[in-house]
Amino acid sequence: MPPSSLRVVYAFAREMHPKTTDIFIEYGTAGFRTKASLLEHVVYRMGLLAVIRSRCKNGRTIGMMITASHNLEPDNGVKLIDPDGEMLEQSWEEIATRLANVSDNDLESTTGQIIKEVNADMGLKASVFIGMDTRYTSPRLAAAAVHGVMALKGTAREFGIVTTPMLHYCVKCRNDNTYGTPTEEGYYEKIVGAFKRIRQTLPVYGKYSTTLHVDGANGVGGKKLNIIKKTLDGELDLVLFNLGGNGGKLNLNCGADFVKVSQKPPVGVEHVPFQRVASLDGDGDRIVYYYLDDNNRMHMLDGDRIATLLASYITELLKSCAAPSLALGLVQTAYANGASTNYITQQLKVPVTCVKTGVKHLHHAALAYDIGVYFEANGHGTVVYSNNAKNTIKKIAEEGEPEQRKAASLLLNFIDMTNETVGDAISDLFLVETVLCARGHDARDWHAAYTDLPCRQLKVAVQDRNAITTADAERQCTAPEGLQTRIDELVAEYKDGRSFVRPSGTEDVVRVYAEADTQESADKLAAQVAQAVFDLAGGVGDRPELPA
Ligand code: NG1
Ligand code: ZN
Repeated sequence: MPPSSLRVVYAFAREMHPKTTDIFIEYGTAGFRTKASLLEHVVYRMGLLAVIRSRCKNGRTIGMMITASHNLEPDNGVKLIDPDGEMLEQSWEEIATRLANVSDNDLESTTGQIIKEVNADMGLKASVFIGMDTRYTSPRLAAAAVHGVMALKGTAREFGIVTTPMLHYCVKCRNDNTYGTPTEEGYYEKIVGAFKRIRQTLPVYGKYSTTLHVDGANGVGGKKLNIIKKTLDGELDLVLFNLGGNGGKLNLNCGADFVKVSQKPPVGVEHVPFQRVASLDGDGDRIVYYYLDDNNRMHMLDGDRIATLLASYITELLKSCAAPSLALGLVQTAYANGASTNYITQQLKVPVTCVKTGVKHLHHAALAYDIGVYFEANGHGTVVYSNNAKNTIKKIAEEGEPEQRKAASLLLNFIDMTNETVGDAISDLFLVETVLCARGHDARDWHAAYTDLPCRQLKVAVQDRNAITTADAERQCTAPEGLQTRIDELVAEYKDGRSFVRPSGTEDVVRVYAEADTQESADKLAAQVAQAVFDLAGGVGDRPELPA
């Protein structure tokens, strides 16, 4: 592509997607995310970048997802998906940020510079898959994405409304056809098909009930489960609520993030004691379970619980397959409840790696194991299997003793049911339901594995959240000076106390996490640490209050 044809990059920008704000925007934990009204030019420019990225990857397909996940309705966002279905390579985040922030007048030259810098062969074909969540601002942004792709003569394929993990899956399949068919139907066939095959071999017994209530967060995940529900042939009775009708607002008082952070059940369902409920987030990549007891007390079955459930079941199957040489490990972040980490290392005897927040870090660390289970406490996670693991299990399924073959075949279906590209609420739901069914367990049995330490998350608004820097997988605060010492002093006053702070990558706040032996202590510790952040890191607005 001769440099003169970059003229159209400017023309599209000026005529259709001009930059109308000077607010600096950064490619964060999950791409760009802010008020939808500030994003059109950013999404257009990411369309350009996706084409350049595709050409850098020899014409392999790149994904673009328009979503703001668990954020409320007025927000939106965009993130790029790399050819293997994983998050955009980290070194490109700075390039994305640069391209998003230049003026329209400098867009053409900056695009040219980037093409040179990354050495993209603009003569190659380029392919970009575009998906969006259910926000009313998404179609307009998806159109801007298409224009970005067209401006650099790439081919855009629009998937319409899909969950984030479905798009990751389709990108992966398009670039590696051994993984599956790159369509929504292909996704259902693989994941739901594997679930149904397993169900035919596992009788429903014990305390397991095939009824599962699901909170769709008024987003895309619930809508897709509504399609899947009709094909389940009674293997699982999904009772779906918060599907987006009846004035329900996206993620408002519902959904995985609301449930996990507020530790409250979502609106929209009648609460029956011990009923198993799952909550998805707005774009269908997170899931947490919970139940209420007969005192209306909520018991959370979050990402840590899902990780331990899956890791223990896979370990069991590996034993039955007699494949002990395969190393299984678990990856968490500092938000993982301390009790879960103890349980994993001491009871399950599974090694744990702790990494920085953000799935890209977890995913990467999980790849170091033959079988890596990774979950953020908020319910975002999956399992990844190395080729060595897959080949070993396949071989046992074909050549092993009858009992080993049985376990290995089950495990192969379990692998097919897993969306290995990224955390996926729908895939995770089927994985969890499979383990509970196989064990004849209800939600209480699942919860009985260990007792969570009470915890609390708070947010503090500060002048510049990046004034907070961290080390040791975010467990230590390295700036501003004196803050870590203050946190250490506060933590020392509480039994089982632990607390850390970090700047959010998706909101303009500093997040505070605390846990301790009682809820009262966890609440108080969190509030004290929030005050320390406010005082030492330039808090704005009202000073955080201590609990009464
Ligand atoms: P930030 O805003 O950086 O804390 C949140 C979640 C992450 C991750 C991203 C992307 C927490 C504490 N943080 O990031 O784990 O899921 O959103 O959606 O849950
Ligand atoms: Zn999400």
